[in-house]
Amino acid sequence: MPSKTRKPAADAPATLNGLHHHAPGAGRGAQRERIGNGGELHQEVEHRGKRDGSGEGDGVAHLTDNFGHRIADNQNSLRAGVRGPTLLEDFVLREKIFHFDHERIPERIVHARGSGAHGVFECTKAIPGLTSASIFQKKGNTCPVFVRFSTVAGGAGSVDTPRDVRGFAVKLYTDTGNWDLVGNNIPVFFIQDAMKFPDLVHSVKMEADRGFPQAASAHDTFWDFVSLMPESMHMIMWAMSDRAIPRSLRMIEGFGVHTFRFVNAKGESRFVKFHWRPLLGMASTTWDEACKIAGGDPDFHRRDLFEAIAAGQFPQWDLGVQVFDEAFAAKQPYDVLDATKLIPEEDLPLQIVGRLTLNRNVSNFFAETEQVAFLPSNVIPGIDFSNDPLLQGRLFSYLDTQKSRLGTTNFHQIPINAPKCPFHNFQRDGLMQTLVPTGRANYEPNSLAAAGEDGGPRACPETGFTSFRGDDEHSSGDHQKLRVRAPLFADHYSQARLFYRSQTANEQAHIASALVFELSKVSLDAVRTRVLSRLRNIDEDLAARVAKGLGAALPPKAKAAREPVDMKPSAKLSIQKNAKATLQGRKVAILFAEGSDRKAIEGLRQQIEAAGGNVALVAPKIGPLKVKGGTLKADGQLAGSPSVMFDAVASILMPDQAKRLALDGACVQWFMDAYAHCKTIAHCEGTKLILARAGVEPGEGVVPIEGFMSVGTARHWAREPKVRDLA
Ligand code: HDE
Repeated sequence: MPSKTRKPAADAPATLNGLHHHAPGAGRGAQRERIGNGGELHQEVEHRGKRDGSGEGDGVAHLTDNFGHRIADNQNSLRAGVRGPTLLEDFVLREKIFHFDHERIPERIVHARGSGAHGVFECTKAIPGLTSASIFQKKGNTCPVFVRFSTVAGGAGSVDTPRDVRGFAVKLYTDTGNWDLVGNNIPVFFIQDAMKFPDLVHSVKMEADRGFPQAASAHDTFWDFVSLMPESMHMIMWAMSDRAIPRSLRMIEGFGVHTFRFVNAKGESRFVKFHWRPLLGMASTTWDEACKIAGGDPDFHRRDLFEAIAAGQFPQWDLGVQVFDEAFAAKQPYDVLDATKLIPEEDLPLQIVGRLTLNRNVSNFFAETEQVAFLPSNVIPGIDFSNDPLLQGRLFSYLDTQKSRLGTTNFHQIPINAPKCPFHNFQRDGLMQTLVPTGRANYEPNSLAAAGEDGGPRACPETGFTSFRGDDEHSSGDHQKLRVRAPLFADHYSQARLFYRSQTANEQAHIASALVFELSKVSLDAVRTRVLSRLRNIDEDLAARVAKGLGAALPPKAKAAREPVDMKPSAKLSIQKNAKATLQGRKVAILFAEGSDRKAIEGLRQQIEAAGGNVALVAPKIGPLKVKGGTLKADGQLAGSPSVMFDAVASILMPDQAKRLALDGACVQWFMDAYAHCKTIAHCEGTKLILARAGVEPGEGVVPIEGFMSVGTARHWAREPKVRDLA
């Protein structure tokens, strides 16, 4: 059998940040590289017909699998003999079929059929008085855009010319982030509230039981629904008009539909409606034409757009805005937050503020048009939402839908979706993570920069997106949109103090010890000091104890955002003050050995079990061991059953066994630990020898075996100062 050789290409194309992608269908030897890490500018670099310099291939890139292994034969699968079975080891075949099997992703639930193109947006009139959006600050400002036109009801493979609304979704890659204006070619909508959207879409899509009609509203369920939803009648007028059978995507208007907000640098806001006006003017077909086009060229609109752009006949639209204030809104006989209403231009003329030009076809339909993810929630500083309940619902839906369509929360890393301005945050990991953020700053606040590390990005109160608070009667007082916390939330210490002061003395000691242990592991001195300075607001004594435990100087008290108050200690907050004297659910180990008194062991076991406790017999050997009165098998071997596994220990041993066990480190440790952990130790006379070696002093909780039941499994905290420094 021929052996496969996997020679690495000595002159493999350069990769940046380890990211290298062979763009399918991008032409001879096309390779695409993405530059970008943790928010740097994402760029795409195309290398067409790049020679690999090996002398092979005549300028054509070598065919490889997805891991770079060159493929010798792309025609035949690997088989055992000329007519033999195909071999499972054929990784070339397996990968090819595997990838092919998974080429499709879920189509959009609405707007599945779409055509996209790249272009540019240019501000033609600066409107800084209206909005602080950077793109509108200066005439001549430009940004790249991607536009996707779509029908609504049909599937991804449906025809271009049904009677339907056309989606007009624009993604503007501005220098302050992506702004997605996800509109339609009709200025109003069927419904007023997002709550009805699934019903609307269900009704217009193929009927659920029969799977037809495709891409058509002319059927029972749609008309049943709209006949019951009078709010849809305005939109029905538009949908039955020639607007719904356009001649070309280049000849449709676009509308943001909802009322949005402009917010200027002073924080003043006005309402705004967005309009796209085609420079070619509007044109429609007749219904008969539309039907015939569907047969003659199902891709009529997609082809028309593609060919026009390829021929340099770049379609263009002006961006117009209708800007108005609350007073204007209040005077209208309709609600401007109702998406089934428009504002007649005779009442409020458009101001033209920009121009959109589509000048580049997509290079790959799937990578761009299919994977583009529009989010109405993508707004930039200077543009904000209104309370339109339809818009509010969309703000959730589009983000959510991308997870289902693109499969990962990292869909923003797909080149068509990534912003073209830098982006930095503390989001990490997730399916299909392609960025490789460095450093350990994946949370904020952090003080890592002070320690010379990369502390990551920080919020920018001056230039960051700030939601408009609201200034109408619905958004005053408690209804204002704010990112604040109520004043009493600023008390961070009173209840920390309450908790600490409600503990018993040794519980407090445990807290102090825990803090000493944890902070001793912290290598950043400033962090340790900061914690100490905060502890002083909780309890000075605690802070001093911890500082002493660390051998550190007590720093000045941190300034409290709100001075703590003394609350009355609460006994309920202590474990020890609420401990139950019970054997229920507790586990007691009885240590025995050969020769031990079986009756005594069984007697103790019965008493413990009768009280709801569990018993484990532990012995140096598992047995069955010969004991006085028969044989006994241990549940656990001594070295493998350390006393930490039990709530209390007891031992019933013959003196000569005890003598031997006193020399056994595991046995001595068994008692030493039980003692150090303040557990009950019930012992027979013989065991005393071992106890002495383990440093177990007679006293609270160290009782003769007969006294076990009166002590039970309580912890004997009074013993603690003898086994641990609690200062
Ligand atoms: Fe959409 N809409 N929509 N819609 N819509 C989607 O998002 C939704 C609405 C529009 O080319 C989906 O990414 C809800 C109005 C366009 O990729 C989904 C509501 C307007 C596109 C979704 C609406 C639109 C979509 C499906 C009512 C005009 C295609 C895939 C609250 C202003 C974008 C996706 C593209 C796509 C939800 C109403 C326009 C499911 C819940 C009104 C142009 O998220």
